[in-house]
Amino acid sequence: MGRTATVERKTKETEIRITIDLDGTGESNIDTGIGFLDHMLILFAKHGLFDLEVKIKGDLEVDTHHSIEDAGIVLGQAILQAVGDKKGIRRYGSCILPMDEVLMLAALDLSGRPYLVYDAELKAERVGALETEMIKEFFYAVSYSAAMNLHIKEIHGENTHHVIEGMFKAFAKALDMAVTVDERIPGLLSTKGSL
Ligand SMILES: [Mn+2]
Repeated sequence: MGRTATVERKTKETEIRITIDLDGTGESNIDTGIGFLDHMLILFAKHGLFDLEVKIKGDLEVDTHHSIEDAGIVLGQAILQAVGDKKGIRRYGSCILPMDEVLMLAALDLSGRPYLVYDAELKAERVGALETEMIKEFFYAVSYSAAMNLHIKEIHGENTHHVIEGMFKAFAKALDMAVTVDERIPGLLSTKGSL
C-alpha cells in the first residue's frame, strides 16, 4: 500500500472523484470542466511530484463556485487520507517561488489543526472562466479538509494569471516537502505525541 487515496463526493451541485499518490512523479489526468483550474491542478501535480487524477462534473451553468470549492474539499480529504498516520514525515513545508514578476510564499504545517492565512491581491475578476475570488475559497477548503495550517502570501505580483500560478506551484513544493519521509524521524514529529 503506497501513500495513495481516492475520495469521491456527490452532491446536487457537484460530482467529484480525486485520486492522489504522494509518491508519484507528477503525472496527472485532470478534467474539471474549468480550463484554468485544469491548468493549475496539472502544475500542482507536476511540481509537487504527485500523481493526480481529478474528475469533476459540476453545475457550471450556475458559475464556477461550487466546482472550485468542492474540488478543494475533496483534494484536502484525499491529501489527509494519503498522508495516513503521519509517522516519519517532515510535517512542515515551505517555498518562496519566483515566477516572472511574481514572488509567492507558501508555508504549511500538517498539524491536524486547520487554519488559513491568505494575503494576495488578484487584480482581475476572472481568468478564463474562473472567478478569481474562488481561489481563496479553494485554499480555505483544502486547509480545513486536510487539517492543515496553510499560509499563502504574495510578496510581489502584477499579472493575475501569474499570481495564481505562483500560488499553486508554491503550495505544491511546500506540500511535497511536508509529506517527505525523513529517516531520522522515528515516529511523529511532535513533542506532544500527536498530529
Ligand atoms: Mn500559465
